[in-house]
Order: sequence, then structure tokens, then C-alpha cells
Amino acid sequence: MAKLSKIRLHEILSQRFSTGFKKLSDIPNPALLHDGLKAAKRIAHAIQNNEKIYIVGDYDVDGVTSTALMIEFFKAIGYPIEATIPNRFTDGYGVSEKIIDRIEADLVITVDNGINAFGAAIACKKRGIDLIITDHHTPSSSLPDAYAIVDPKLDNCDYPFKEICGAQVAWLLMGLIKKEIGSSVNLSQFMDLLCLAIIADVMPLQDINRTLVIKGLNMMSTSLRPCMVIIRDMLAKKVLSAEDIAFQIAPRVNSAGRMEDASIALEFLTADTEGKAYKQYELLNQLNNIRKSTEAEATENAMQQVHPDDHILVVAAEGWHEGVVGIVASRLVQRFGKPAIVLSIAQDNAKGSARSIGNISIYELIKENEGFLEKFGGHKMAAGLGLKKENISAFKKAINETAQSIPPEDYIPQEEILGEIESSAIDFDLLNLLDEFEPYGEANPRPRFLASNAQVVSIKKLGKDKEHAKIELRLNANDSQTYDLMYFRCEEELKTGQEISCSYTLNKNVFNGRTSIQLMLDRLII
Ligand SMILES: [Mn+2]
Repeated sequence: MAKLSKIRLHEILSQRFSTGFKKLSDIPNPALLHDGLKAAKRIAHAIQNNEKIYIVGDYDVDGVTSTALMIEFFKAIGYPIEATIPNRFTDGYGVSEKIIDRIEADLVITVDNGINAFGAAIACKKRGIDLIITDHHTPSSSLPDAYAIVDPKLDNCDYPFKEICGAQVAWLLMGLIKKEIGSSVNLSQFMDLLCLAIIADVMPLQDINRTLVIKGLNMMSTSLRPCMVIIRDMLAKKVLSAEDIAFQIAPRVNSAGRMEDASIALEFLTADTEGKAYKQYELLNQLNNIRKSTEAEATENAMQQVHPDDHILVVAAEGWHEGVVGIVASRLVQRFGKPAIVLSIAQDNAKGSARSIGNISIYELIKENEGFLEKFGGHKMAAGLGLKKENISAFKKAINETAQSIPPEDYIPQEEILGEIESSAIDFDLLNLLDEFEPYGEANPRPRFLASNAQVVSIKKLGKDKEHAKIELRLNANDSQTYDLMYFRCEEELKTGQEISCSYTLNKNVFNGRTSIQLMLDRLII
């Protein structure tokens, strides 16, 4: 097979942006959002009449950031509001009757949730509270009886770009409110927060999302917002990448809602001094560490339950923390290359998360066996489900029977390897070429390359428990040049002199002021 040239690589990467690179001025008019103007007029009316406004968010990063955005917006226009985020363990997901019962308000606005809030809508009606739902999740066949529902995924919504997160919906609505009340507040000041939500909620980094994330990352690198100052400080970085946000910041912000209460994350994002932001960051860090050890313990446990011959891995146990079952499922998928369902049992009920791989729709598999379930929801790659404890083994058997008809090629991960590069072409020009197509993430994955029959020259173990390795690799037998290949969480023992094939990504490594090129191992193909 011919090796990949820089010119060809540039062509391949350009094809990912068939609609071109967008500008901020290409953001579609928010007035196209169904009920957008109706909602903005109602909120303006509330402001003019001193009504009590209450925001109800969600406990994941998008939900917390949406709430923080609303708080900062109303602060900027000088109107007092209150906000709350449901607690995963005591309130469950989204705005509910229970939440409505405990708040005093004339107008409730949801962010990043509410599209299925039927009970809350009735409770609001009863108490004479107007309810404005803003969400980005896919609606079901009927809608809650609310004053206004703003969601780009509504069938009758004309907003042309549908792949936006909850924080973006809230931000677009702010544009409409601003006009209604004749405010001159600058909405671009919130693009740092917006960027965090877009990346954490795994929105495709294409079209307008790409533009917003580029602007947002630039802002994050200069923003004086206390939480951003602390983020740069704690990561010891002046410039942040989309991957820093996805792998370092999002998990910490998320850990509050997963392990305890999302208000800790909300206070971090809205902190008005660096001191307060620092204190909250420390708490988030601790919760993230607890999350990691809870997850590691549950993963180890779950691994022992796996029957490697099963098509769909279904594991269940009492005491697994609800906040980590989704991550444990992802780990099983990574390890075994098969879809996984991880269930946490409490008394007679089990609740859990499913993750898929390749071209397999875990949602369809679950749906075909819904007779065993109490509830379920989700999409192709991830789903949630609840069932009676007594039905677990029957469900496991049934879903494995359904999965028998899945062709083996559907299990192959969809991560595309772009090709093999000549070892002499791996240079700083190549890294600069790759930089042009940043930020990498959802729908724009960091390019993966193939190394075939490369030679392991030496191995250096790294990390507290020597769990990582830095491998000196010679890509072609005749090369004098070698490269460092980073192998995190080694699952295979490699030996000096061994030949390996693998996929890898490329990284610029800055150490002691010296910049070098590093290969990051993606997948071993021994
Ligand atoms: Mn969301």
C-alpha cells in the first residue's frame, strides 16, 4: 500500500469540513428557534414586572454550565434570579414535581433538561407558575404542557443546525432576551463557558461548533473568570486544547454531580474570586479521585464477572455506585471489544448503563428485549435501563440471543486509521499540518496512523505503579532515527527487539523547554 503523503493527508482532513470553516457571523438567527421569541418576550415581561425567576439545570457538565451561564447573564444585566440543580441521588434526573414543590417562583426556566418533564409541567400549572423549557434532547411523541418549549430537535423547529448542546440553546435564548429588554450586554464574554459545555457534551466539532470552540479555547487561555484562571493554574498550561477540556476538566466538573452534588461544580464555575474558585476546584479534585477509585474497584469486580464468550457483556452487583456504572461499561467495552451493560442492584431493582462498540446499536438490542425492562432510553452508542432484579438473568440470556445475528465486522471500532506515513515525513511540518485541523474531538478525531512491523528498541516503565511505558520505536528496519511511543495503561507486555504493529496519534511534547515529537499508542495490532 502506498504511504500517505502530507498533501494527501491535507486533502483527507479537509474533506471532514465539507461545509467549509464557519465564522461567528454564520451562527443562524436564534429567532428561528421554535418558541424562542415567545420565551424571550415572557422573560422580558418577568424582568419588567419584577417577577421571581427560577432556573432549573442538570447535574452533568452541560447542565451545570447552562445554569452557570444563566446566572452570569442575569448578573450581567443586573436582575436577581435563583437557580437549582437536581441531586442525582435524592431528586433524580431533570425538573420534577418534587423540585417545583420546593421552590417559590413566578417563572421557571429549565436548561439542558425538561423535554420530558410532564409531571413538573402539571405541577407548575397547578401553582400558576409559567414554565419555559429549554433543552436539546430528542422529544418523545408527546410534549409537556409548558408555556414555551425551545429545543432545536422539535419537529417544527426551523433552527437549521440541530447538533447543539443545552448551554448553546440557553446562550441563543440570551441573544433574544437581550434584544427584548434593549440591553447592551456582550454575549461573547460567555464563550469560554460555552466551549466547556460543547466539548463535554460531545457535540460534533464541525460547522459552527468548531468556530465556537476555537474562540472559546482562546478565551479560556486569557479569561480572567476566576474558574478559568484556576484551570490554567492547576493544569500548568497557558494554552488549553479541546483534549485538555475533554480529559482533564470535564471529568472533574462532572464528578460533583456523579459523587455528591452538582452545586459544588456550579459554585466553581460562578465563583467571583480566585480564592473561592480554588476551594471548589480542590473539592472537585477530591471527588474526582473518589470517582476514580470507586470506578477502578467496580471495574475490577465487573471484569471478574465477564464471560468472554458472551456477545453482549451483562454484569450486575449490589453496591456499585450509580455515578460510575457508565464509565465501568466503557472500560469493559475497551477491554473486551464487545458492548457492555453494567447494572447496580439496590433491593429488588437494578439500574444501569450500556455502552456499545463499532456499528452495533445497543439501543436497538435493548429495545428488542424491552419486555424484561421497567424503563430504558438512549441511543446507538449509549443507553440507560432499569429492571427488576429477578429479570436480570433472563434479560442477559435474551439479549445475547438477539445479538447472535450481529455480523463480526460490526464489532470493529469505527475509529478510522488514515494510513501509514513514511518515517522521514514525521517532522514538525507534519505537526503544523495537524495543528491546522484542531480542535480534535467528536466528529473530527485526532488523525490515527499505522505503524507496521516496527521494532521495539528499548522500554522504559513510567508512573507510580509502572503502569505506563515509553517505548523507543524504530519504524523501518533501515532507519537510524527512532521515536518515542507512549503506551498508557499497558495491557500487553512488550519485549525489547520485538516487532509490533499499532495505530498511533502524534503529539508535540514540550519538556524542559525542548520540543520533541511523540507517538501516542492508540491500539496494538500484534
Ligand atoms: Mn446536555
